[in-house]
Amino acid sequence: MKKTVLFIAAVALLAFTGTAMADINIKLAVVTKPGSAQNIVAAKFEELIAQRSGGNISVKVYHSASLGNETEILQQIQMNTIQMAVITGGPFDTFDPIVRVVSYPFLLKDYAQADAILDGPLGAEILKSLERSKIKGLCFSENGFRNLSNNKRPVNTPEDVKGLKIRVMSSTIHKSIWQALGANPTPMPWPIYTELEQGVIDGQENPLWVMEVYKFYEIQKYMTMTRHVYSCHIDVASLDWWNSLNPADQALIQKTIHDAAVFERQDNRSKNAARLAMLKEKGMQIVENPDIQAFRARVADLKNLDLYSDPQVKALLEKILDATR
Ligand code: EAX
Repeated sequence: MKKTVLFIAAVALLAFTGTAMADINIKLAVVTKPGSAQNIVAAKFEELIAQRSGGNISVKVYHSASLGNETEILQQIQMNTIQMAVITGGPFDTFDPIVRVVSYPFLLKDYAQADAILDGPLGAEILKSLERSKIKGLCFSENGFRNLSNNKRPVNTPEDVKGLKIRVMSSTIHKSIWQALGANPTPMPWPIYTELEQGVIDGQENPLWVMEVYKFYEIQKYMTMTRHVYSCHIDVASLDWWNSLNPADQALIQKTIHDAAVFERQDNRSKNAARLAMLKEKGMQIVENPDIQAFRARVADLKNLDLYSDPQVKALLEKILDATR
């Protein structure tokens, strides 16, 4: 009798811990709110990894900057107080200059090129490089092509940009682009709704989903489809944490975050036409065909800036420029 009771207690305990505790618990941070591109990657990963690991790997997503802005999240990734994150390309700038290559203006022209480069050996070189900063680069997902919005005037040519106070990410290349275009670029971490609303800044630049999810159509009258940068996310892990995992778990996590990224890229792309129609309906004045040649001419020499002077960074930029010409 005593034995049976003990046995039942043991089984009950096993069943309890089996459901209540996963073997691997991942804190995953994003700066944006539910429905955002970063969050779609995170939510898909959370769902797929639970299924594929039979519940052994569980993810808790911390969103809306609850663990800090993107720079602060990356610092916590380095320290392994956060295990995974989906972070916009821009803020990697201060961690590893190689990421500046992806933000080079008018570099990646369409989705096919973006996927070919970033999923291929050149993208792999960027991911590998991050290990020097204790960050394990897993794969790329997407924010999308960035467009300019502002509250002062319609922008057709770089002349119209002159003097506009434009918020940019914490990134030397993003700042340089807007300087070259004649704007007054102001680095600021996400989110920026209040600053736009109060007129601390005249405008910002982000993909179409941001205009929708963050309701920027309420506070920005003009948008121009500049598509000046293909904005990636890098899906990352803490390198110390990654090295503590066994190879089977690493492989499962690597495959699953990539599948989540591919899902998100398709999801994002499939929604852009409807987003554009919605923004027009909300009353935004949208310049769909600005003088792109004039914009390109203004930023044509940026590769000669000091921020690309590191030989490895320069070489990679040249290789991608060649591959995408
Ligand atoms: O995804 O800071 C930015 O402009 C990013 O694009 C933002 O996280 C929205």
